[in-house]
Amino acid sequence: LDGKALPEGFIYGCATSAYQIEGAWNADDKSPSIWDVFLHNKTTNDVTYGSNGDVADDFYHRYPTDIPLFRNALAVQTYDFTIAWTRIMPAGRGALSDKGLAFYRNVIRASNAVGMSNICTLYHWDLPQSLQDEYGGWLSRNIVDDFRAYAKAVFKALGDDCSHWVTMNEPRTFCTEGFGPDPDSAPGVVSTFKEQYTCMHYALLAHAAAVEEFRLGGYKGKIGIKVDGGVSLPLDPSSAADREAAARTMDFEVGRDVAPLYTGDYPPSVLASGALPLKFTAAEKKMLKGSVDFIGLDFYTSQWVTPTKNCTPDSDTYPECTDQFQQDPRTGLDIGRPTASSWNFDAPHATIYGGIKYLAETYNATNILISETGMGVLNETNLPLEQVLEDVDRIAWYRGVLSAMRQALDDGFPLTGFIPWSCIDNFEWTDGYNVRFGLIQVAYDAAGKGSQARHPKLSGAYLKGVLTKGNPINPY
Ligand code: GCO
Repeated sequence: LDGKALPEGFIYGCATSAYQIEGAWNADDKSPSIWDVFLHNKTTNDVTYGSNGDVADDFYHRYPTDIPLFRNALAVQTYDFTIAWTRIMPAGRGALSDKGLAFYRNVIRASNAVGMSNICTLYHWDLPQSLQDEYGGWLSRNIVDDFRAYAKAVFKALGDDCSHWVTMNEPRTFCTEGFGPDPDSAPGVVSTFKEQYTCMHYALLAHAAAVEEFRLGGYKGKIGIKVDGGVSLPLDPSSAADREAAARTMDFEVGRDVAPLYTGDYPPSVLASGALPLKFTAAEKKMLKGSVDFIGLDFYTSQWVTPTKNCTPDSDTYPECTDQFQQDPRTGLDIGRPTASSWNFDAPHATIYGGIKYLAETYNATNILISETGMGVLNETNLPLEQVLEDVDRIAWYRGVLSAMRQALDDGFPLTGFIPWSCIDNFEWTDGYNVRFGLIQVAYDAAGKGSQARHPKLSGAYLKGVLTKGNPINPY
């Protein structure tokens, strides 16, 4: 990378997720997920253009040509995909579907046929609706046993076929956006932030249970988790109050996911806050501590924080009690931050270098992947194709990311992989198809309607050049 060798075994790949690319929402044995139901029930147009993942990129049918395209256009050495629980185990528990299992076996076989290994994620937000209906999904301790059984069954069938297993993607995000005072994602349960914390508590236990099954099974690969968040910085670095607010926000937004994996419990500031509805037992702490061989950082943004003036128990930022101002990774523009600041804020560097440094120094993390990052471009849909494919803004974002990775490696931090989001344009949840993160374009409109033709973008060629051909990070 930029003239220096990458560490031995460094992984360069690209990522997608089942609900966002597969489509075929009710093909073969697949049962409805909470996202299928949540979006089918949307009467208002608060999901862009009423779009959903019913068809998406039609990857369920197009994977035989898409997977070689990922390899050829991006030269990635690994393909990071997620397994739909509802496709491989439609009832949420019990028997695996032969057709569902065959599909994921074929994806792995197609990856291996073009020289790619696989990172396989068990859960990326698409819970079987049947478990939501039966006991409220992630708000019930029952989910821990069902997730354990699901993981055990999938490992039994595919355990040795993936070099890396990820138990789940971003528990904090799916718990924060699916629950709380104004949930905008599935299952859309209006509640207080306490339910967000309950969801996260059970998600961490479910993660640890799956890891226990993986290790009991003696499978060859490594297992970990992908956590999201960003780096919180003091709005005014000279203010002790702002510095304390930034540290507290890191504890609540990243430490709450990560600390239990390394120490067995939540960060002290979280435990002391009184915000937690549930505490870990001694046996649970033992199961949680050391439950990752690697940790994936899905980091996109950083924010500046200052103590909030209006902290009330039912506000959904109550425990952090901070006002946060973010730089929008999609436009690179400061959103909401006081314009008085003269900061020339380099979001990719603060986010990526800062995230790696935080994990390594706070939790002594020893195997850190950048498992998602990228730039979502608003309204790419409406631009002329040649302008979409010459995605210089996205290249600028990745230039910052790669520079930050280079510095993290130079500073001796244990960075072991880079998995940009995403291999291909896909359904961006409540932004529909109107925000594009792909290194490969898909020819459909904001409602997901179109020819489905694929066109590699310049950013994909850029990453291929830098990561596999020794091109400089900064060609100018
Ligand atoms: C996430 C999810 C992805 C998103 C991507 C862009 O982090 O939200 O893992 O599914 O599509 O991050 O927002």
